[in-house]
Parts: sequence; structure tokens; C-alpha cells
Amino acid sequence: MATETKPAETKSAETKSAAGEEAGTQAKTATAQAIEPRELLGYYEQMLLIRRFEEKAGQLYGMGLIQGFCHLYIGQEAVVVGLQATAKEQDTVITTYRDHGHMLACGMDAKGVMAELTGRRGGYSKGKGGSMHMFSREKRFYGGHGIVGASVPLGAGLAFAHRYTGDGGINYCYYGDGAANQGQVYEAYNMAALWKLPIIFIIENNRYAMGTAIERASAKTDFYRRGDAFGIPGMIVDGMNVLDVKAAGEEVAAKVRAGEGPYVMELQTYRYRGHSMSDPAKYRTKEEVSEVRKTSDPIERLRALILDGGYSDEGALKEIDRKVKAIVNESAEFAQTDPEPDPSELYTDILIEA
Ligand SMILES: Cc1ncc(C[n+]2csc(CCOP(=O)(O)OP(=O)(O)O)c2C)c(N)n1
Ligand SMILES: [Mg+2]
Repeated sequence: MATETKPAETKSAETKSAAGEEAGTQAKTATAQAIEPRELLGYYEQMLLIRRFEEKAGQLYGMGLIQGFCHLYIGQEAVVVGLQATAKEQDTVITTYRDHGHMLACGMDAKGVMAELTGRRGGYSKGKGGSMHMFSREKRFYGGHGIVGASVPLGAGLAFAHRYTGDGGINYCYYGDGAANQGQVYEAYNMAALWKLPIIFIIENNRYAMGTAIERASAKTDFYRRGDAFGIPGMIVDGMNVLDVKAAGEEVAAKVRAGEGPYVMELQTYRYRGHSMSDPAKYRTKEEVSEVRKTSDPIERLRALILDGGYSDEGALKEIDRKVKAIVNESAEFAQTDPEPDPSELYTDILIEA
């Protein structure tokens, strides 16, 4: 594998002329950047791990081994992989119920995540939390929240803690296009702007909130401008291009780390599966989904860049495929063989006011 650094041409994010430059709002354009092959292969591996993990979770759900809610992240992998590539040790992450990819990108163990999905002892919440209730203080992952919009004020709280303790960290706060219409989001924006909190508000615009297309739910769909009223700058990014995401994330994280206060990022992306496992997705056509898969799939795009740009070869990618498959199979095996929690666990981790 070659190791030289060379510029990678990344396809431009859709560039929108921002009518509202008032708050420093801008459209993210393409970046040519110095990049090493091993970095590209690293993103490929992480995105593939999320994709294969989610496919396996979908299978286990179909077999009745995962019950309750299960929201898959397939299609959106470049968002979290690109952004987490810009995170530092002390930073914190918070997100919604569509959270398995975020956990893996934060470095949480695939076995622990899969075993939580099947309700086993070795799961991150000892098998008592399930898909939407996993946390890792060690990896600074603060959930996993089922209440739409809740990650935003909670993220502002984490950002406040970063500033209060002076640990130098920032918060990566993820939520959806639907959540962006919640009232609590704007209360949090106001406080974050007023106190210049170190937080990136990350809107994963996957075009739908459950079965509702953004045009049907949002009076204005330029989500990156949602901070305008509070003087919070925003940026729109092609969320299907991991290199664009990484470059944009670096630029924004540097500003937030420098004490400039919050920033809004809109990542334009797409989910291939239904909202959750119980959604047949009748509100959109099969053609729409296959068109996105064909033209914008984040993994296929990176794969093409790696091969066409001569950064690496088929053999190296196959090796990564094998490695990822082994990790996912091992996690699925563990998630089916690890015992269920002991009944006595019903009485632990419960907050009781005397
Ligand atoms: C306060 C609240 N209202 C409604 C719901 C039901 N609900 C769950 S997900 C969802 C749609 C959210 O869509 P979006 O924010 O775009 O995120 P995505 O699922 O697309 O990732 C809704 C309405 C909820 N969980 N919480
Ligand atoms: Mg959405």
C-alpha cells in the first residue's frame, strides 16, 4: 500500500447561494485536500463496519432476536464517520434513537452494542436498555435519546459542562430534520449563543421525519440557517461524501474550539431503510431510494475514489471487507450466546427516592 500524501479531488457539495449571509451562514463547497491512503481506508472500514453491523441487526430483528424499536443508519454513514474523524479525546457526543453508527464511530465495541440489541448481559446497558438506551462514559457517548429533539438541550448541557470544567472539549450534538422543528431546539440555541457554548449542532437531514418529507413538515427547509435569529452561523454539507464532511467538520470544530460559540451544520443525507424496522416506507418510491444508492452511496463513492485515484487496490479493500465481516459475525454470535440478564438485575440501576 502506497503511503504518499496527495490531493484527493472530492466532489462538490451541492452549493446553495445563501441569501442570508447575516449570521455568517455559508454553503460548503468542495475541498481538495492532502490525504493519505491509510486515512481513506480507515473511513472506508468504519463506514463499512456501520453498514454491515446495521444489516446484521436488521437480520436479527427479522429473526425475532431483537425486539422493540430499532432504527437503522444505513445510507447515513459518511456523516458520523466524517465528523467523528475531527473529534478529540475530551469531546462528547450525543444523538437520537438512530444511534448504532454513532456508537461504533465513537469506538464502542460492536459486541457490546449488538448484545444490548438482543437484550444480553454483555450489552452496554447489561441488556436492560436496548437500541435507544446505550451510553459509554469511557468513549464519551451520552446516548441514544428517543424523545425527538431531546439531544439538543442535553447537548447544550454537555457543552456547558465542557466550559464550566475547562476541559477544552466540545460537544457534537446530532439530531434530525424533523427534530429541527422542535421548540426546545431554539431555547437551547438561544442559551448556547448567549453563553458561547462549545457545541456543534449537527442536523442530519435525511429528507424524512418518519413518513413525512421535509417539504411537508418544514416552512423553510434550509436547515443550516436555523441559527440565524441567534447569530449562530451555519454550513450546508454533502453528507454523502465523507471527505467533504471531514473537511467541513474540521473547519467548524476549529472555530468552536477557539471559543467562537456554537455552529449549525446541515448534513444532507438519506436513509435507505424505513424509519424503523416496522416501517414499510410507502411514502416514497423504490426508484427514489435506488437512485440515491446508485448515484450517491457514501461507501461506493469512497471506494471509487480509492481505486480510481490509485490510493489503494482491490486486494486491500477485500481485506477490509473480510475484517469487517469477522467483527460483525463475532458480535452477532456473542449477541446470541451471551446469557440474558439475571432476574435480580430487575432491582439494580434503579433510582429510588426514599
Ligand atoms: C417528542 C416526540 N415527538 C414525536 C416522537 C415520535 N417520533 C419518533 S422519530 C420521529 C421523526 C423524527 O425525524 P427526524 O428528526 O428527521 O429524524 P430521523 O428519524 O429522520 O433520523 C417522530 C415524530 C418522539 N419520539 N418524540
Ligand atoms: Mg429525518
